[in-house]
Amino acid sequence: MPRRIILDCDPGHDDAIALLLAHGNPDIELAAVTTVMGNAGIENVTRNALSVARIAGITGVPFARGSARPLVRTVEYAPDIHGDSGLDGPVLPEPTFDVDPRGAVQLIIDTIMESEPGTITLVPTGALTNIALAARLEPRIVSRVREVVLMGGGVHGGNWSPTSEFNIVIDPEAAHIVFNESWPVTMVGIDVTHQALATPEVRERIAAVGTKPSVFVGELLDFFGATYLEAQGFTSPPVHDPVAVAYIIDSEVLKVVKAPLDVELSGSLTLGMTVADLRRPAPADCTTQVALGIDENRFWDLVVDALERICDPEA
Ligand code: PIR
Ligand code: CA
Repeated sequence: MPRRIILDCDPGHDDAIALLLAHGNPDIELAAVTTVMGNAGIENVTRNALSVARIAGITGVPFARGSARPLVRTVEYAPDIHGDSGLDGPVLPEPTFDVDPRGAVQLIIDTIMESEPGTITLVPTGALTNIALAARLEPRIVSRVREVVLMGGGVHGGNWSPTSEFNIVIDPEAAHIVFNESWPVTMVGIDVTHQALATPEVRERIAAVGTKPSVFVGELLDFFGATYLEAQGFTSPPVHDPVAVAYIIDSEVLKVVKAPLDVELSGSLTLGMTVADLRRPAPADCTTQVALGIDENRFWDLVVDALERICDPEA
């Protein structure tokens, strides 16, 4: 039985690759794709998601537009890394279908409530705004979700501030809600995603696939590599979001440790910091875990394998 996931994303170069991995891997079934502001504004990231769906040949999966703003804070985007469109670089095709009229929060709720309890996995790869709103609007989803595997945070530092990672710090109140609900949460943070680097060897393997979707990934990585070098000094760009998807496919990709996790909401220097208590073994009722190690070869094998399976949808 493939694992059914809702990918809640802000495409975003690495979000786009996460979508391709989820679509191409036979052990994952996309139940829904929802968008949230983050890397760019909600209209841009939603259009980007629909364009990627066309490139990948994703049909029959509902896509829905989500929150345009964080719960409390002023909206922030990441044009230095993702460009003004959120997905600068490749030429994006016109979408071939439109969003679900219910919107992201209702689609998340409906998908979970209409599925067998314990079958839907939430995979947020952007701010946690939609997920927090869904949990507040329909609290029964919390016990029905199998688990939440999110890309965000970091135990040993940040990328948007010295202590805090972008997806968490742009909507820390939403993250606080998600981390403190009783569903199982796995935090796939920059501790591990900063090791998922698209090195020249990885780029060669992707290019060797030779399909249009793989060429598209190459163009994404050209742009992402250039901005990551310029903005953060990485010689190969870290490809964050597909790591969360890969962990669902193969838990051996990550080394995870059970630990109490929470999000700082009041620190003047540390807003949005994800704090893990690693002092001692976690108590038995702990529902949170954090990824602290990655087998990056195993991760890239899954990405390349998914691209090999997608082929050329419109060929
Ligand atoms: C990546 C992101 C935002 C800002 C920077 N500097 C780099 C996006 C990615 O899409 C990923 O989900 C997460 N946020 C990494 O911080
Ligand atoms: Ca993202």
